[in-house]
Amino acid sequence: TSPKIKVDLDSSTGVAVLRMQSPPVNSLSLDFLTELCINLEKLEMDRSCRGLIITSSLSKVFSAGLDIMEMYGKSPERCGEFWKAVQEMWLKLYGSNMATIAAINGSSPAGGCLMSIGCDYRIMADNPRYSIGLNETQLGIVAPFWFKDTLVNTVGNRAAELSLELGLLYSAPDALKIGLVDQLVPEDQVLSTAQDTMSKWLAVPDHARQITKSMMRKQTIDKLLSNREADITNFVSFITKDSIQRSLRMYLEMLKSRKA
Ligand code: CO8
Repeated sequence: TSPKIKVDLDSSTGVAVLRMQSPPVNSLSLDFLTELCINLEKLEMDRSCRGLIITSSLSKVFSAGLDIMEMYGKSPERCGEFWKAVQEMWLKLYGSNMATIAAINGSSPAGGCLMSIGCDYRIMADNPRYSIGLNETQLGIVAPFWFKDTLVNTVGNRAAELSLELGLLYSAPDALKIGLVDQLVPEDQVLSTAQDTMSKWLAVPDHARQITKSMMRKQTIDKLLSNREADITNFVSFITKDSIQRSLRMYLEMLKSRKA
């Protein structure tokens, strides 16, 4: 199988660009998450890598979020394994010592939004057709506490409350207004702007930036670390409920019918 992730590390700048290339929509399957975690781990251990830019090789989509097929009609064991991989991806990204920038060159709902807000800075293509947000409630599911915490840390309590209860997806301009993304640029400049921005982040001494990042994020990370097993049990019992499975099926049918 061809790799779903392509990493280019520029050894002169210390910046890696990680491209997600899992058509059609970079949905986060167990395989994809595993590959993502392996790559994040490798870069984290590589002392020559100080900055990471995450982007998509697909046009129009950054990531469609968690692969709904991984949550539909699967055994409890498999659901547990999947959820552990979702946790792992977030722990690695949110806790990374690297400076991380999401170069959001397409839509980024749910888990795609989680990846984006897991980074230190977000640059999005200035295209009102692209949306980003934690829309879980729209699928009849509930964003876990650590998704919520990451959102609160990014946009503040009130905006997070509105956005989560209504399952809002924000167009790029609206996302900028609430601070869900930091900057909008023309589509063809997303990556180059991320590179320019990264050089500013890397001008700050690493150790000071890293300790500060940890000071800001440690509490949120520790909360999941100390509740990891309970969070898996909770996810598995929730997602395998008949009523939730029915909601997911209806949502999948809606996604397919929208195309026709
Ligand atoms: N998982 C699986 N398949 C998907 C997903 C997904 N997340 N998203 C899209 N697909 C499929 C579509 O069904 C379609 O399949 P097919 O070709 O067989 O019909 C194919 O991918 C292409 O999709 P579109 O035609 O819709 O592509 P577009 O380019 O028109 O749109 C979008 C791209 C905007 C990304 C659109 O596909 C979309 O909105 N997708 C749904 C996104 C979404 O709602 N994701 C939520 C996932 S849930 C999550 O991430 C967090 C869950 C937390 C669980 C907590 C429980 C306790």
